[in-house]
Amino acid sequence: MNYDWAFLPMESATPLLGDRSGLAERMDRDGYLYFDGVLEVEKVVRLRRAMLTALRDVGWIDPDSVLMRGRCAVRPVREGSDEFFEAYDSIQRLEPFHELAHDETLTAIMADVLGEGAFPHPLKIARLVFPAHFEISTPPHQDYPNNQGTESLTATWIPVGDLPSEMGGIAILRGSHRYGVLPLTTHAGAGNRCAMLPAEVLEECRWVTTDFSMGDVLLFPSQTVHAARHNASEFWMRLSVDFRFQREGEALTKGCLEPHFERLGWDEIYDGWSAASHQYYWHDLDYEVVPFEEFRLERPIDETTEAKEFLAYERRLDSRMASKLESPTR
Ligand SMILES: O=C(O)CCC(=O)C(=O)O
Repeated sequence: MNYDWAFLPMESATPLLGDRSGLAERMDRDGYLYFDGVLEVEKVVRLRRAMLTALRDVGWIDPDSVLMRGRCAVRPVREGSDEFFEAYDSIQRLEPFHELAHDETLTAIMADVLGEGAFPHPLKIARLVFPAHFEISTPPHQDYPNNQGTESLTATWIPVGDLPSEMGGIAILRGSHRYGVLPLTTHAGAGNRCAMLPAEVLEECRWVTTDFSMGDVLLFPSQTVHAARHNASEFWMRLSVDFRFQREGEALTKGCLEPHFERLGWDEIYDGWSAASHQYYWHDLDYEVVPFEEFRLERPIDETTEAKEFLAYERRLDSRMASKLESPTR
């Protein structure tokens, strides 16, 4: 669901760059900062090329189409499945993926927002979002329950490709950072957790989004509710990355120091890199590692319901894929 269809435009915070108190006021008011066109586009293009090449090598991207358009060649794959990791492990090994988190413009913005000594977590996340895979579009959620540590943890979400609204960029529930940690339930989308939004929050806050372009950066703190719009395109993969930042001296949980999904070791990830300057950089930083707490889930689903939902999902996907093959040029 595209969250009731009603969206306001995101307001650009680019004119506030360098104005720390202006940025703090805006973040405090809205619970997000959207910077359009601040990163060097060439760097994002380089990352896109590397990601799409890795996806083409595992057969996800059509080898007979223009690589940089990202035309999907396979049935959608669920995050966390064996097929998913065939692609995702190679994305995790990409040097430009990890390097983008250390981009000078990005780290300067984060120093303005969080203060000097803000650093990106070693955990770096890429999202590989298939067209017409609506069941697992990232649901409304807050990052705090999945990350924990410090509440001032701040996410940077970066589109790795131009994302007109039909490609499923992120929407923010503006002002939702003021309502504390919300009750949680399960969801099949990224992170597997969905925030249950009280009527009061839905009454008082409005969803905002935009057409994202390469070079844009969206920032939001750990209690801001956000969600992905569906990738409603017929053929194109939506690629994006998430890097989470925090201040030195604050708490984090062990998972934030590990590669996403903890399948590869850092030595495997760093194998073949051209530069060592950002390898193991967190060993010299100051933070406190705190235990990860299991949050109680409202309405947890039992295994039978989960299996039934999975079968229904497979059937819907089968019929969607069949109708796509019947009208391949749409
Ligand atoms: O890009 C997405 O679909 C999900 C990003 C996000 O909200 C997250 O990783 O917390």
